[in-house]
Amino acid sequence: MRTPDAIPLDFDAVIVGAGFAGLYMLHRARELGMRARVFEAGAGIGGTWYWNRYPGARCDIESLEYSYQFSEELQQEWEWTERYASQPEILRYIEHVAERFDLLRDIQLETRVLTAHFRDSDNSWTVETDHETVTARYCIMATGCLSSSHTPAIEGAESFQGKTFHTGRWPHEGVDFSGMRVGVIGTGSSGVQSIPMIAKQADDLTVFQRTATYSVPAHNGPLDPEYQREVKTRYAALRAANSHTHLGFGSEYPASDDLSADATPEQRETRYQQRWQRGGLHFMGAYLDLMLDRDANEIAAEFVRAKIRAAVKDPTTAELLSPRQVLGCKRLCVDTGYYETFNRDNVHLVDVSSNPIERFTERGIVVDGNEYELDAVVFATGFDAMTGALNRIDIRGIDGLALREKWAAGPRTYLGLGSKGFPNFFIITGPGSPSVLANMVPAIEQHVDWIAECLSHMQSNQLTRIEVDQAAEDDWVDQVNALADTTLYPSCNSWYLGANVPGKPRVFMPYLSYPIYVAKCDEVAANDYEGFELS
Ligand code: NA7
Repeated sequence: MRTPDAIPLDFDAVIVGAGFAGLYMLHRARELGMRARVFEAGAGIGGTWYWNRYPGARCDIESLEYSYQFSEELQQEWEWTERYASQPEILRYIEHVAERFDLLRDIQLETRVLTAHFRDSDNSWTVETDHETVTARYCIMATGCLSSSHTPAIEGAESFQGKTFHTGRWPHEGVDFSGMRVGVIGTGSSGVQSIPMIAKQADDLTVFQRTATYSVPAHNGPLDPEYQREVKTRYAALRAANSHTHLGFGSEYPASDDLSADATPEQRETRYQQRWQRGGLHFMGAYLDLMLDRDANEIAAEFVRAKIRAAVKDPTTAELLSPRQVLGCKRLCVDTGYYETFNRDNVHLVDVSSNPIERFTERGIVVDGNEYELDAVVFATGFDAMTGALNRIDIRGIDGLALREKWAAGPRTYLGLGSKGFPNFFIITGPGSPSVLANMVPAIEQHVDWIAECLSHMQSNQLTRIEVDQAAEDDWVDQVNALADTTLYPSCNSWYLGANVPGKPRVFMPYLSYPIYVAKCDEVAANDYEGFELS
């Protein structure tokens, strides 16, 4: 794409981040003939799968579905080995994609974007990294939803003489916990996956739990080669069926469309048993009203609590491990032997719900006046989700408007793709799009394809500026919130709401329905990019 104005820009597009989103965006930009450059802070590609190397890290969506579909050859040739792919396997896959499509030559590693400022005079972006400053027509953020790690501020942390780790920034050389007394803070997905692994290696493991977690067994194992072969004979149809599901995955084991209230207790028990046996996030598809009706949700929650009581021998520990919040309100975890790990003699559970961690000392952690002596502490404390990575960069639009100031009371976008006052600026799976409440890889592809079509439209019509319309943005923000308010999602302190980060505004960020969202994006494009001003 050649810019029609006289001032030469360094690039047509700067893409920030080299995870699933950045790689596919680069591929599509190249197909449009654009000069594009990807800046990536990490020393390797892969985004969240580059950083999250903690023991047990694995995807909670099945391998055959958590993968690109843009290339039939790619999806035919790649062989997954497990039902749920581990972090190393997903990283190998991403590296394979980068090589196969010759992407690496336009990716600049170990380069952190510090600022991105819009220049009104020629509709361009000036992007400053820790190495250089470049200009581009478009600035495309592929910065990821779960990439800005969150470590809570705990008094005395700097005085602790042992080692500390964050699951989202795990050392590449790995960590050997043999012979150590280890503490893990946090029992979300990262804690649930790493705790059973660390327990097997460490001398002693203390888990500091603030909120007990609902987890469904993964029943992970080798992927049946015959099943994989069979899926590949109908891969396109599987992807198409998935695109019509509420979350963009799971058409092989579809969510039910009947109501818990219409079933007998015996029918419900049978249904939950079947879903428990199948394992994973499919559990939430047992009834249509699980996230809509508190009574329905409580019955399912009690089913999981009964499983916890059956798995954990000590009744006091089982009770502490039994969650009370709405099931699925915080992301459901998918585990391998999580609850059973608390039967081990070397594993202890410390409740920090009503007595928070007081402080670190040189030797360990103090809770309720008791000091727990530790050689290492693992923070499995999650992320400043969805907005954290964007807000870390000084992004300024028209008249120096800062994105983080505009979003001070919560993110405001149109379709999660763009924000008023920031022309020629796109966010891949931004807040206000299904993103984390869809299957991330197809959600990324849908966004990238939409952006690429939009850029192609601008190219063919000699347009150089696209900006979100204020009314469209206001209306979209209302719609995202109104939809969330019809559900039980806003009822707990989840990272979907930003409630895990002190001081972060409490706003529900993902859009809750993948197929409705995709239809809306298609309609916007078909109606000459309704809600955007193009010039
Ligand atoms: P999560 O799901 O945000 O979990 C973080 C955990 O850390 C959670 O149990 C928190 O308790 C706990 N936490 C955070 N701060 C503290 C303090 N100060 N004291 C004690 N406990 C604390 O992050 P994950 O990395 O596990 O998973 C993120 C997503 O990645 C996951 O949902 C998948 O989509 C992949 P809380 O619940 O806030 O009480």
